[in-house]
This record gives sequence, structure tokens and C-alpha cells, in this order.
Amino acid sequence: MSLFQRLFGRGGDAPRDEAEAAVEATQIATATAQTRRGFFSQIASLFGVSQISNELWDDLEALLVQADVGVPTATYLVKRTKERVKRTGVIDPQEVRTILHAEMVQVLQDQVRPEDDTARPYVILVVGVNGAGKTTLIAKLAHRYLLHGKKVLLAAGDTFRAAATEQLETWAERVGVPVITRGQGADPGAVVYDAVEAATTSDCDVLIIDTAGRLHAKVNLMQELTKLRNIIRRKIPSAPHEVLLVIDGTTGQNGVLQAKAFAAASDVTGVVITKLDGTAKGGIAFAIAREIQRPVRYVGTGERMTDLALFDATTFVDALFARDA
Ligand SMILES: Nc1nc2c(ncn2[C@@H]2O[C@H](COP(=O)(O)OP(=O)(O)OP(=O)(O)O)[C@@H](O)[C@H]2O)c(=O)[nH]1
Ligand SMILES: [Mg+2]
Repeated sequence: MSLFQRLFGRGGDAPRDEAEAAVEATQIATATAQTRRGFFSQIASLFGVSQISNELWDDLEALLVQADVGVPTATYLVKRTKERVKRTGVIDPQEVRTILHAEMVQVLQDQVRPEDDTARPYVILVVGVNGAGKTTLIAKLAHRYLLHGKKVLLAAGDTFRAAATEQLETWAERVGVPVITRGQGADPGAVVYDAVEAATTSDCDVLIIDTAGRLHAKVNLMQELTKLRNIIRRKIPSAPHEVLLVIDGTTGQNGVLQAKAFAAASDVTGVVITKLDGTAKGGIAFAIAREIQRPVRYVGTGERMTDLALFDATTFVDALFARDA
């Protein structure tokens, strides 16, 4: 089954056509090159041995941990793989690799998409720590939805950081979408209120709201997100349809801690892992999916507005295990 066929039943964010699906699969393959050539090539070479031993399992677990899969998820994956190997009577180490592959896909696929993306305007709230890649993601999403023929509106809800509004405005202009702003120092709630109002009256399909970067440990800042959500809900009770948590893929296990704190404090519906192109530890996707029980929705594969891929579990795991020519 092609990537396009796998995603075809999904909502408005599914690839437009096979060409777009193929481009995104290539982007994932390119962005995971470091991870593939690093830890995953070492994992692949583990299976070159003549028989399955305890040492194989120990080495596998250690390499998964090094690739940022995290201790709980690495232990879980090894346990599941081992059980399946025993149950099915597999003795060829190469077949262990196939089983591991399937278990890794399963960890990512266990998380379903909860939201109804036929809603209109479809409201997306973007949250995360400072510098994770929120504003860049918004530009990428706007570009993607625009290509899908959607009418997009942005909201400059980061009124805290100097020049945050200007940064979003620059992106909006480049992408070719309007943006609602009130400038630095304004109440982010007021920006969100204006934006929801504008999205409703201007009949737009997708509203994407930027927020200021915040430390997951700061309780008052996390509560501010709840306030923003409530402002949105007053006008559109089913919204926000997605709360996307942006995690910088290069931050390792700290990223997993961030994800846990955000998931506990706000209604995160999905995760975007950015800067996948800048890390050899793409294993973080497994840690996040399993530890916070939310789907990875997109991955950022570079700094340009086209550097975004809709996440697909099989494509991602295939890319990690692929053999480079
Ligand atoms: N290589 C790479 N760089 C990225 C990616 N996404 C974002 N960046 C870079 O990360 C930096 C921070 O991105 P922003 O989008 O400004 O991050 P932010 O979360 O909005 O930051 P604050 O608003 O300060 O909290 C910029 O230099 C981006 O170009 C990605 O997928 N790959
Ligand atoms: Mg920003």
C-alpha cells in the first residue's frame, strides 16, 4: 500500500495527491538520515549475528536508549519483540529485525487522532517552549493548507517576545495569508478573541494561533493557555480542534519531560517534532508518542516553509531502517 493510499481516508491535511505524499516521504527519509546512519545502522548490524542471544537484547535496548527512545519505551519494545520471537519460534536474527520494525510502528500507531477535522473554521492552537519552532511551524502549516485550497488566517498570539508579531507577519506575507495582530504587550486573549471573530465572519477554513514560548514548569503560564482556550470556546464550542505541542527534536529527553508537562496542563491533541533534520536521535518520536499517549502529527524537516511532512508511522520506521545506497 502506498503512503497516499494509507493516508487517503484522513481529513483535510492528508496529501493532495501521490506526488505530495512522495515528496513528504522523501523529506522524512532525508531528515532521518543522521538517525539512520547512526544508531539505527548499529541496530541493523546487531541482527547480522548468527543467533539470538541475551547480548543481542541488551545491546538492542542500549542502542534504543541512546537514540532517545527513552528507557521505558526501549524496555517495552525489547520486551514485546522478545515475546513475539518466543511465541512464533523465530530463530533467525534477521526476522527479529522485522518484528522490531512492526512493534515500533505499533507504538506510533497506537495513538489515534481524536479530532474532527471537518469543522470550519478549524482552529489550531500552537504551544511549546521558547525556540521550539512554533512560529516556523505555523508558516509551514499555512503554506500546506493553502496548497490544499484552504482559506487560512493566522493570529499573532505571542505578544510577549519582542518582534514576535513582526516575525509572524513576515512569514504570513511570504506564504500569502492574512494575520490578526495587536502588537507587543497586548493581551494575547484579545488577539485570540479578534482572530476567532475574524475567522468566523470572513468564512475562513483554518485559523492557526501562535502563542508565546513558555516554560512547562511555570504554572501561571500554563494556566494562560487554558484561558486562551476558553476564549476560543466561547465563540466556537468545539474549538480548538487541535492543540499542537511543538517539541524540538534535538532536545532529547528534556523534550519528553516538556511534552509530559504540557500534556498534563493543557489539552494537547498532537505533537509536532521539529528539527528532525538536525538530530541523530530521531528515536524521541517513540518516547513522546508512548509516554504522553498523543499522536505525532507532523515533523519539521528544515527551515523553509516547504520543510514539513505529515507524520506517518510506517514511513518513519521504514526510513529509520532503510539501507542507504
Ligand atoms: N533545521 C530546522 N530548523 C528549524 C525547524 N523548525 C524551526 N527551526 C528553526 O528554529 C528556530 C526557532 O524557530 P521559531 O519558529 O522562531 O520558534 P518559536 O517556538 O516560535 O520560538 P519563540 O517564539 O521564541 O518561542 C528558527 O531559527 C527556525 O528557523 C526545522 O524543522 N528544522
Ligand atoms: Mg515564535
